Parts: sequence; structure tokens; C-alpha cells
Amino acid sequence: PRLQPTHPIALAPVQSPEPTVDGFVTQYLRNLNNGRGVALSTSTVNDRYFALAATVRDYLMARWLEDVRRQRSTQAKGVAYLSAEYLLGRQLDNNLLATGLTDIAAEALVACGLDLEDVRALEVEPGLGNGGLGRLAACFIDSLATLGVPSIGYGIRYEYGIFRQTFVDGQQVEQADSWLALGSPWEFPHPEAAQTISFGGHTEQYDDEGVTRTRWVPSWNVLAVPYNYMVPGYHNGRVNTLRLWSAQATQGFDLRVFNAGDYQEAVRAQTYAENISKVLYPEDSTPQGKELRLQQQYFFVAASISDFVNLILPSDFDLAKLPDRVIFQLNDTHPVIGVPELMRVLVDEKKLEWDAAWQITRQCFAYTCHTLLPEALEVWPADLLGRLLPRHLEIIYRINDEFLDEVRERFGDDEERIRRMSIISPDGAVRMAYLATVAGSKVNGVAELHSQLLREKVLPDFDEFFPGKFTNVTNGVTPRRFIRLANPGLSRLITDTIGPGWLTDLDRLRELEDYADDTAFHAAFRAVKASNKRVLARTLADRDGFTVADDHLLDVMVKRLHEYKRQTLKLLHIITEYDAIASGRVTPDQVTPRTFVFGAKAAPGYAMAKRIIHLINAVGSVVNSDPRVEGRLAVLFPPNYNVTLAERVVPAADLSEQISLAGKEASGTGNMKFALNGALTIGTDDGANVEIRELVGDENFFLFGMSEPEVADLQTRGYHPIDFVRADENLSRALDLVSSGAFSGGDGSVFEPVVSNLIHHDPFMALADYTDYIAAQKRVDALYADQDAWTRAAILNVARCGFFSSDRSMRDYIDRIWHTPPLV
Ligand code: T68
Repeated sequence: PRLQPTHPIALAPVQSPEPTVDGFVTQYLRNLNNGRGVALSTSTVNDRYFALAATVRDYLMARWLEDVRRQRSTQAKGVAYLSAEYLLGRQLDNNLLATGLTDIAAEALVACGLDLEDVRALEVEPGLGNGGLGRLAACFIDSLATLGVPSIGYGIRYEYGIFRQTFVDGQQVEQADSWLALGSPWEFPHPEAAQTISFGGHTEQYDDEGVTRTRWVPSWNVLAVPYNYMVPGYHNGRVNTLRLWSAQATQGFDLRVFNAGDYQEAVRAQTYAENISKVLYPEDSTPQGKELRLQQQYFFVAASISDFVNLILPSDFDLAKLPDRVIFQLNDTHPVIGVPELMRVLVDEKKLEWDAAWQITRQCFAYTCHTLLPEALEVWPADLLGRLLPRHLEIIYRINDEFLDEVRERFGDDEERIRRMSIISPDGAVRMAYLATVAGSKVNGVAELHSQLLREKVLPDFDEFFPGKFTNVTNGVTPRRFIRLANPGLSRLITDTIGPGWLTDLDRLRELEDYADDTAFHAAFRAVKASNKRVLARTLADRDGFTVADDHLLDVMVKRLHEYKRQTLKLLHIITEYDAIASGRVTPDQVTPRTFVFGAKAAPGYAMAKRIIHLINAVGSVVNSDPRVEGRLAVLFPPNYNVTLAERVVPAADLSEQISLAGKEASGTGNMKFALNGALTIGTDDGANVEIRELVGDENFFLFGMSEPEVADLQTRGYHPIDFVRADENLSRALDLVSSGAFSGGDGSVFEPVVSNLIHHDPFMALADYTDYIAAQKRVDALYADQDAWTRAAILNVARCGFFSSDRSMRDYIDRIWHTPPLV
């Protein structure tokens, strides 16, 4: 029944506090007193941070409630973005920026005797993602809110996010990321709206008024409790929702068992259930077929689909129209179990005919692939999947049978093709990427080259079978966080130069081209970079006790540690530079003073990646303490690289290292952030590097290395890394130095596995690209020696990279995949 309030205040729309310093102070103190139960004089920094967050929330609340109401009342088509990861970064600054309240808040805090900077520093970022894929999801929901597109992000509220990395004797040690230890002021839990999610058991047929139907009789279940987060658009009064699910036991503990004295047994079910959202899997690009991971995937996807179908849709909704109301976007294969889940809901619960349900399902999903590495394509052993989700396995078999019938109809009994295209692999595993491709209305890669290789090399049979299904949407990054927040100096300079408005219309950065040769602009641009370096230096001094020289070229490689990304190639360059000076073959003044900055986490089970981290630290400690290279070379590897640190590193960088083996990095998004902040890229023709280079121009990009076809060609001819060692004396010297124990106290055995893997296998051909990489670094030195030429190139990088706004990515998805116009 509809509520019928009578009080005029209850009848009026929700009120926001006054957007003035007085209004802010009043609301802030109210939150401190009533929300935290403390007086200003007795408050802790945590109280102050919570009250500040609550105050910002209060300003967003009216808009949020209005947007939720409007999205429901209009029933306009919206996006449900399904992602197992959201790497959000800190929320306070972003939300202040969105509301335009930053200055008012700062002044209000001063009026309370506080400093915004101190309070802001307390926020622990929610690290609910591994790397690029999770960060992309965070950029996308920011852009969707800014564009005003009705949308909801669905995911998992991990109790522990990506591990906190520390170094002990140069080696990675992982610590639990207890981001919730002090609570989170941004979330709104709704335990009353929990969904029951089932697992296990069996299926059975039953007679439903003359129709034989299947039902799933599960053997256990858990509760999925929604936690809502505001996703504010930038300066547009819009606020979307991110809904993350937390697992809870359906019953608390068993009091009878507890009274009988068995405490452990009494809480066992609860512990088991709550494990599902306990921790983010830290494997990036190499998923392991772990049952808990499949439980996580089904858990959040089933809760999200049920939320949408049973709670967001009106109860009399005609499900045949579902494709006009929602598109479920699959962020990689992690949520693909949603395909058989929607079929189960439509057929078993809503009692639609199979064909009608399939017709709907095929239009309601679209799939984004983020990789080309074969080991990163998820497969689930059918017996594991069947044990956990027996009904879903049946549904997958039927989808596959009908799909393969269609293939036979088109191509005849081409059994080889049938085997290749089957959703079930010959060894009985469900290929999730194939399921997503068969079910998705569209399938996209994340950069032009990646999408092309996806069609030609990974899924060629499917491309032939489904003409028009494959498309590309090049990734993007949000300029709000990665330009405006991270680089206030550059933002001010841009606004002073071309006026406001560019932050939501990033192509306007083109107007900066006119200033590429303007002396005053050059000076200002350089001053911004210098100031960003000082900010980074302060951050690294406080955080890690590092000293950063302010006159060095800052050469940065930050990304997950993976062999295909080739941090070892970067190391070989550093060792070569070091060796040249240390051996006296060049004098220190002949090299460009450089500080090399690394940031990288290795998956805890990835032994080679961890050894490479150890080697980076080992080289760093030798280089940094050798007086022969003092003031010329330094290697900094701050532990626990995350979004918060990225916001300091990216704006300070001169050189962006994007050196993956061509054909391996799907897109990269760090590459875009650096270019937009005026770093030049040294990179291979891989992922989105290709598009960056095309846009900024060859002369403003340091290209090196084999192209993808050349890599493929060398692969077929037979790759012998030793040939490249023999051909380049610098390379063999660098490798010898590692083998000799120069970086391990004389004990060559420590890094022997890294060296011998390179010399004998080198799966990502670092040695084949070494010579050309060193040559490209020489071009870097030469250009850097001419500061005017360098600055010009840096300005043109900024001016020509507006394309890489995630607003543009979102418009591409909207136009070509989702067909979900903004709600005006
Ligand atoms: C990245 N993938 C791509 N995966 O490597 C990168 N994988 O090129 C691209 O720019 C980015 O996606 C966005 O499209 C990942 O980040 C993962 O993190 C991941 C996590 C779990 C399992 C597999």
C-alpha cells in the first residue's frame, strides 16, 4: 500500500544541507555529535573522517534518492554491470569533487580547527580488485553516472581486498588487507533485503498441471546481504548505485550443539557461508579452478539477477520485454554463470518456455573479454560445476547441444569444427568464454589490436558463425580521478588555457595543440611537472623513507608483476646503464640522470613473479648504494602500489614504460593515464599503445620491439634466446652480472632461475627485444636533453589523448552494445 504522509515536510522532496560554509559546519558537527557520539574536542581523527564522509553523503542523498526513484518510475532501459572486481580508490576526494564542495569543506574544517588534509589521509582505499580489470570497472561506473545513464554496478563486498604488500629482505610478503577494520562510512547495508542463494543438491522432474518441469533441490544456502554505495556523477546532480553483496549464514550458530559443548561445530556453517565473500582472489590473469571462486561468482551473480528481476522490476513486469529494460554486461568470464542462472530463473521459476527464455537471455547479456593469454580463459571442470550447481550444468549442456545442432546445420558434420566450438571441452570442462560468446548479444575486446586478435586467433570459428557479434571498445580512464584529482596543477593550467568544460568533454584537450610551441605555456607546463615530482617525493619520503632527486628523468613502470609485461626487460636496461658506468666504459656525466620507479604486486602463488620482485629490490639496493652512480641512477620500488599511490606517481612521471610482448597486453589503461598526464611512452606495438601512438604521432612516442606478426613469425621459425645473447655484448654482460651474484652478495644461485629461464625459455621474448629497447632508450635520452622538444612532445601527448576518457568508452558501449540513452 502507498504511504500517505500528511506533514508538509514529509510531502516535500528530500532536503540537502545548505551548500555554504555555515551549512557545512552545522551538518558536520551534527554528524560528529549524533552520528559518532562524540564532541569535537574529544573526537579522534577517525571520528572526524567518518563525520566528514557522512556530511558529504548528506549532500548527495537527496539526489541519490531521487535518481533511484526516477530509474524505477520511468522503467527506462539501464545497464547492470556485473563485475567480480571494483578497484575504487579513495572515495572522499572523489565525492567532494563530484558535489563541488571541496573548497567549502576545507574552509568548514578550518573553521572547526581541523585540516582537511589530515582527515583525508585516514581513508583506506577499498582494494576490491587486482589491477586493470577492476580499475576499469571503477572508471566505467564513474562515467556512467557522469553521463546520466541509468545503471547499477553489481559485485562482491570482499571483507579482505587485494593483499597489502610488504618487502622483507627484498622479498614480497603478503598481509591481509583489513580495509574494514575501522568501518566504512560509504556503505549502506540492507540485511532486511538479503537474498537466499542456493548451492549443491540435485534436480528432479515434477508434474506441474500436466507440464513436466525441472526443479532444483539444493542442499545448502547462504544469504547475500546488499551493501549500497553512492556513485556520483560529476557536477550533474546524478547519483547511481554500486551494490556489493556480502555473504552471511542463513542461520546463526546452532544453539543446541553449542549447549552440548561443541563450539566449533556450532559455528561451522556460519564460518563456511561467510567465507564466500571473505577474500578477493589475488590471481590476476591466471585464474585457478578453485571451488570457492565459483561459489563467489555464482553468489554475486545470482543475487544480482534476483535483485533485478524480483525487486527492481515491478511484480507485473512482462519478462518478454526484459531486453528492453536491462543489459547485463559481463566483465570478463567471472560472471558468465549468470547466463544459465537467468535461464533457470525464467524457465524453472517464471515458467517460460525454453525457447522464449533463450530468446530473452541472448539479448540480455553482452560479454567483454580482457585477455589473450590462453591460461587466463576460465574453464570449470563439469563435475565440479555439476556438484555445486547441478541445474546450471544441465542448462549449459542443453545450450551447447542446441548450439552445436545449429553449427551442424550450417557446416554439416564437420566433427573437428564441432569439437573446437563445443562449450564443453574434450576433457569435460565448461569453457566460460565460449558460453559467453554463444549467449552474448555482443562480444568485445578492449583495444583495436586485441579485438582483432580475439576474432582472428582466439575465437575465429565463432566470428565466422556469428557475423557482426564481435566488436571493439577501446578502454578508457576517468579524467575526474586521473587528471582533476591526481593532477590539480595540470587541471588548473588546462582550464586557464582553454576554459572550463574539458573534464566532461575530453576531446577538447585538442585545443592545447595551439600551445605546443608557446614559451609561456611550456614554462607553466614544466612547472606543473616539477611540482608533481616534489609532491611524489614528499609522499615517498613519508610513506617509505625514500629520497627522490628532483632533477632526474622519472622513468616509471607500475602494473602487476607478470612475465608477459616484462619487468625483466626494464631491469636489463637498468643493469646495462649501471654496468656501463660501474665498469668505467662511460663516465657518469654521459648518462641522463634517471630515477626508475617500480610498483608491482605478484600473485602469491606465482613463484617466478616473486623472484623478479626480489631481483628488482636486489638491483635497487646495489645501485642505490654504489657511489660510482650516485646522483645518476636510482631505483625505487615502493611496496603496495595501489590506486592511492598511482594518483601521486602518474602525474610526476616523465617516461611511461609499456613494454609487454606484442600481442599479450589486451589494452593497458596505465598507458592512457600517463599519456594524459604528460609522460611520453616507451612502448611496444601492443594493446592500446597502438592507438596512443597513432593519436600522438610517431615522433612523440618511443616505439620499439617486434610487432605481433613478427612475434608470431619468430615463434613459428623457432625462438632461441641464446642467439640474442650472443649477438649483443651488453645483454650478455647484464645477464652475467646477475649470474655472478653481483646483486646477491656474490651468491649467483639466488637469481639463477630468472637468468636461466630467460636464456633457455624466455616465453615472452624479452631478449629478442632487448637491443631495440636499448636503442629506443637512447632516443629517450636524446630527446630529454632537449627540454623544449621534450616538453612539446609531452604537451602533444596530453592534447591528443582525449579519446582515452572512459566517457568515450561508455558512449561506445551505449551506441553499439547497450542502447541505453542517458535519462534526461
Ligand atoms: C586486464 N586484465 C588486462 N585481469 O590485462 C589489461 N584476470 O590489458 C586491460 O587493460 C585491463 O584488463 C582492462 O581491460 C586484468 O586486469 C584481471 O585482473 C584478472 C583478475 C582475475 C582473473 C583474471
